[in-house]
Amino acid sequence: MSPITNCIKNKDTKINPIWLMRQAGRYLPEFREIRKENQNFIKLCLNSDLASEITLQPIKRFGFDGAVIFSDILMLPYGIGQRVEFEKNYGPKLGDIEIEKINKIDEINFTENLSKVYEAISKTSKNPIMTNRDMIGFVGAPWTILVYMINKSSPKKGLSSEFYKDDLLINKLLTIIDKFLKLHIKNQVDAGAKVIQIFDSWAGLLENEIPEYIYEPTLKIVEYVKQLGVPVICFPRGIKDYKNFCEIVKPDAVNIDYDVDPKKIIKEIKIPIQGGLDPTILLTDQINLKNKVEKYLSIFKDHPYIFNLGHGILPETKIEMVENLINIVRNFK
Ligand code: 1CP
Repeated sequence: MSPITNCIKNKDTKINPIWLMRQAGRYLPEFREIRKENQNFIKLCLNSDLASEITLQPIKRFGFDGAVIFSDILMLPYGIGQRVEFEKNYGPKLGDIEIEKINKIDEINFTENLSKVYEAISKTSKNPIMTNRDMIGFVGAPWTILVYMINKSSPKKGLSSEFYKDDLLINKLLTIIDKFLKLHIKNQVDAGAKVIQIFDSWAGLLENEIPEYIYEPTLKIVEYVKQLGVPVICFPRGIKDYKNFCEIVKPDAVNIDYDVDPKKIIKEIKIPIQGGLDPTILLTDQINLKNKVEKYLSIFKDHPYIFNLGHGILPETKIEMVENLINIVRNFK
């Protein structure tokens, strides 16, 4: 069994597998090279040869234990017919919601629209370098997808009260999102994904509505992934109460963000834990990195722990620092 699934399923504490969120991306010169020639991000995600090549770039360079498919959480709105574009120095830009158009999309249309993503997963999993490594598929959590669909751009500056004005639309969209997230997960698993991670990048925007928008819809997705027999990792970034989240949603593993105190969480959460390190630590120096990484490794010494970050790796991260990180994790005793 590959190290990541072994850690999650067998609760093995002897080795700490390692992969990084956003490991296939902009901090890699070989990615920037391909990106320069491919200005349209969605098209790049739908080019199965290039998407597979990008997915494998960090595996070839660093030997991570898992490969996360080069795609995006916003391929879901794209797959159901909402316009999605990525603008340089701005981020994602989505089109208006045309509910009649979305209503016409069925399972077959959706799977066809994203067939190249599944083809990329299948090609990648068949590469010999993937022996004893996990192919990680992913989706955005229902809440985070809803946020992008309605807000139509990054909610970095928060959500206005406008966001909640159309209850009926929100409920309709949550039903649609639930249906297609499940299909998207099933298609990824059929294509070869061995682990599914659910990114709730904007969970931290909520306080009172957490049961309604996070616990309930995420629980449905988690239960579905479990039925498929694949381990599921949740990342409810920025949520205040990870303990409550885990008790209600019951993922197989949880990724913590960098605001979570590892010493406190280890007493509260029994399931395997992933991540935590602040990605800005990778922008400092070797000694600081070693201190901070070893802090996580010692605290989680007797707990099943997958090394990862508390959010995606930053584009300005130096290659040498990632090499250092891998060495520190692999040589820790
Ligand atoms: O070159 C570029 O400009 C594109 C940058 C980029 C990349 C490399 C985007 C645009 N998406 C991706 C790939 C991606 N996105 C992956 C696969 C690669 C990997 O992980 O190694 C994954 C897992 C994601 C997931 C994703 N996309 C999330 C969840 C994780 C997180 O960082 O919180 C989110 C929120 C997105 C939306 C998105 N896509 C891209 C950007 C710049 C953003 C964030 C915009 C915002 O701040 O709202």
